[in-house]
Amino acid sequence: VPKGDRRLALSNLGFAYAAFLIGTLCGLLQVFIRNDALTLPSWLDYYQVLTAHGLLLAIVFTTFFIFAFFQSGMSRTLGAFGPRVLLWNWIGFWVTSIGTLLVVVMVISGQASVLYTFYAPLQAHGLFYVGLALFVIGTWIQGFALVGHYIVWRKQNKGELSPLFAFMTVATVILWVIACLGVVATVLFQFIPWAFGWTEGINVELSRSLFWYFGHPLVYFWLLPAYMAWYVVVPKIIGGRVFSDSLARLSFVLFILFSIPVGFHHQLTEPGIASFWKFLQTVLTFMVIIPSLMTAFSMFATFELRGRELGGKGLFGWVTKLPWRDVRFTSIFIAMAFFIPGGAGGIINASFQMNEVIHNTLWVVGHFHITVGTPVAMTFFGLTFWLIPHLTGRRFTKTLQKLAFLQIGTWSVGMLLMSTAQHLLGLLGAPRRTAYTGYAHEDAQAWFEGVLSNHVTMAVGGSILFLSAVLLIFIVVQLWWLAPKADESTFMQFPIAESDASSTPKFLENWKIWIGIAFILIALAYTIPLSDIIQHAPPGSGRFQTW
Ligand code: HAS
Repeated sequence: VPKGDRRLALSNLGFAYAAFLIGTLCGLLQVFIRNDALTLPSWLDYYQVLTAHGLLLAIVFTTFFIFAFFQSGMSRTLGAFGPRVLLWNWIGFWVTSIGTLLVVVMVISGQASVLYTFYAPLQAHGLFYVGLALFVIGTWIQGFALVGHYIVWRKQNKGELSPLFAFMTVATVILWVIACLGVVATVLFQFIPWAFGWTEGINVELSRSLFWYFGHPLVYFWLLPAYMAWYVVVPKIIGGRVFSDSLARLSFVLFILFSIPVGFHHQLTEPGIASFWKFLQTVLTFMVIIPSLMTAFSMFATFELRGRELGGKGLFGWVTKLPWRDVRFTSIFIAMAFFIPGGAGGIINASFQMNEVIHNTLWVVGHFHITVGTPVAMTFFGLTFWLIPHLTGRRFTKTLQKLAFLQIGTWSVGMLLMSTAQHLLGLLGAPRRTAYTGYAHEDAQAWFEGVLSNHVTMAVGGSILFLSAVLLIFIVVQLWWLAPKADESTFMQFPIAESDASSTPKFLENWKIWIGIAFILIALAYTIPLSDIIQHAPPGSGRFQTW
């Protein structure tokens, strides 16, 4: 990756890891508050810490990391950025950063304790929403700059399919832009006028529906870059190749189609939406599971083929042949393994009736810690171990590799303890998002006295996680500034696996078809219920003030 492009990617990474450190510290505070072992000082509020934790990790860390990965990978696969692409990427980076800082200042000053889902009726200071709008606009600018780079490449290589990495980046940017339309609509037309006092009230159900129109595909905006690493980077690290180029592309196309018209599965308990529309969106949710099952199949095939190539015999002999001592691989493999229960939990959540049992309980918190918190986050750690040395030209020394194993080991143990406790506590009825978990009544406390179904287990897991996070920051600092400089033999390459696109159908890269079908599905799933919500809005929700 050329120097100018490296600086850009490193700036995004720097922001990501600064957010990671503060965000994980807020997580540590969280588990101790839930355990009644910590009382916050009067100037700090539980919901404020929870908002900071969610925003900094789920939104800021992920987004900045994702753009660093996209920028370095696009520069590596399509060639160095031209001056215009580079300039727009920088402009986007600064707009995203200014938006983020504004949001963080509002949260720290206690004027935006509205959680990372921030839908009404909770209300923050108007500047919080202005910050959010800038954040989204900044990511769009960076996204469009990358698409611009891709368009230039396609013009120069007429009739050819683009490299898999670029294809997947563009698919993810398309998904992100369409998904953001919901959040942009609610922030610009509902929250900003309401928070600055220009309108009397707000249509709460509309704000929640527009949020979840965005909120579910948001999780695939986190997941798809991890899948990119699984499809494109991991096969190279283990010395194999992409199992099927067309399967990989098709799975990303299916995400564009099915990840958006499903937001109601977060609102199954809400009375303002007719059951039919909830049912329809639940069915579509089951469609969006298919590309993940395809990915699982593809990964197993990649591993088995490579293991057998290396001489693995019998039903499972190939497993032992995989490069377990390479932390770049092992970290991502463990990340994948966590996604098996993570995905199964998602299927439970999406099953209309079972959602009644888990909704608004700690189960949901357990679910997202073994989806975004491990499969996604630990894949990003696995990428960090070679991406930073690649960008800074330093060595990932043997000692640092050992520390990296310790880091992913502690993250796995901490997450296993914490998320298992959260799932079980949730099933026993422990609510999520509440500062009042002490349950002064003895009978209530007795529910939570199992070995794993215990708030203490959760706190132990959370503490191990925080230590692991500090260790990761230590490794990042070493790889950035302190490790010895690499020479040619130790220089970390950007691993991109070979992918045979010779029999991949060309229509898979015809974005107009997929964007068109995506909008048809969105229109089917959302037009009638949203117009119902608008027509039946309670009086006073969103009319403009008459001065
Ligand atoms: Fe979810 C709530 C349904 C996936 C994140 N989800 C959340 C929230 C978050 C979140 C943050 O239907 C909370 C939102 C809030 O604050 O209120 N989720 C699903 C479904 C899936 C799913 C159906 N979620 C994710 C992913 C996330 C994420 C991915 C982040 C990245 N989720 C829900 C529902 C709710 C919900 C409801 C609302 C609950 C409520 O009532 O509030 C699916 O996409 C899952 C499909 C995945 C699979 C797994 C495939 C497995 C693979 C691994 C292969 C492993 C290998 C390694 C090869 C079917 C690809 C082998 C290793 C060995 C050891 C054998």
